Amino acid sequence: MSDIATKPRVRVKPKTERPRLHKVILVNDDYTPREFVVTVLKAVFSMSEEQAYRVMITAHRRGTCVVAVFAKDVAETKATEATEAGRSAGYPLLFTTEPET
Ligand code: TYC
Repeated sequence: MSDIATKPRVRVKPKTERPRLHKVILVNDDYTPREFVVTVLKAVFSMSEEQAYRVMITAHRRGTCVVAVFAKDVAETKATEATEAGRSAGYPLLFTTEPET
C-alpha cells in the first residue's frame, strides 16, 4: 500500500481580468448639421478638426462610427455629455456605448 497522499491543488495565481474598455459610437441622423457634429466631437473628445470631420462623415455615410474607447464610466459620461449637447441645441444627435469584445 502506498503512503503517498495527494494534496488538493490550490490555485496560486488569482484569476483576474482586466475591465473591458467601452466604445463610444456616433449614430447618424437626418437633422443634426454636420458642422454641429464636428463641433461636439472636438469639444467632448478633444479631436482636431480633421479627425472630427472624418468621424462625422463616416457616421453620415455608414450609419455609425466608433469615436473612441474608454473605461466604462468615462465612455458613458462622454456619450451622455455629447448627446446632451445636441439635445440642448434641439438636435437628435446620439452617442451610445458598447463593451469591446
Ligand atoms: N446626416 C447629417 C446631415 O446630413 C449629419 C450627421 C452626421 C448627423 C453624423 C449625425 O452622427 C451624425 N446633416
